[in-house]
Amino acid sequence: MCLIGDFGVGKTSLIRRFVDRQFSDQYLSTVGVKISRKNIELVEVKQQEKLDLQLLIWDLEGHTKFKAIAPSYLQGASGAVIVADVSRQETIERIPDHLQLFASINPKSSVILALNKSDLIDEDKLAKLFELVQDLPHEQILGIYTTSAKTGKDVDAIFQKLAYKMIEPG
Ligand SMILES: Nc1nc2c(ncn2[C@@H]2O[C@H](COP(=O)(O)OP(=O)(O)O)[C@@H](O)[C@H]2O)c(=O)[nH]1
Ligand SMILES: [Mg+2]
Repeated sequence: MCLIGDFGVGKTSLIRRFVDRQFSDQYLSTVGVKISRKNIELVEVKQQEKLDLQLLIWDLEGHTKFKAIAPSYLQGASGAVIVADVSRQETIERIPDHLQLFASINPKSSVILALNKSDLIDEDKLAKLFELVQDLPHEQILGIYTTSAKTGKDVDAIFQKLAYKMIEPG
């Protein structure tokens, strides 16, 4: 799976929270592409079976011109988390562009939308932004979450939701 989104929205921080259980206010720029590995256990609901899964999570440097690197970075991804920063509306307005690009390369893969930095704005404002993206017409969108890499809110949920979808038969 890979994380997509504008510069500074919190892609690296979400991965860090999920993989290392950590958060830092200090800015850590990703150089090139970083691939993190995380083993998770999924419970097969119907058969009560446990499945061990190794996730490979791709993080792309924000400064790189997205369009130039996109095809090779995105190709073969089983899923993507598209991240936006709720304190910067323009990053939310860019979601459709990211979505379209990912869909054009991986038409059968699923996408999760993460409205990140939800700790920075109040509930009312968050609800309004949520409604805005809910209207995005797209069959590939598996779910929309308001996340915070800082508090950890719904961070595990986005990766798990995507992982369950990836192992779904068919
Ligand atoms: N308050 C808050 N700050 C965040 C959150 N996620 C990331 N940040 C901060 O936003 C900045 C950019 O984060 P980073 O993960 O490097 O963004 P990236 O460019 O998308 O990888 C850093 O200073 C982070 O500490 C969050 O959920 N809440
Ligand atoms: Mg980064």
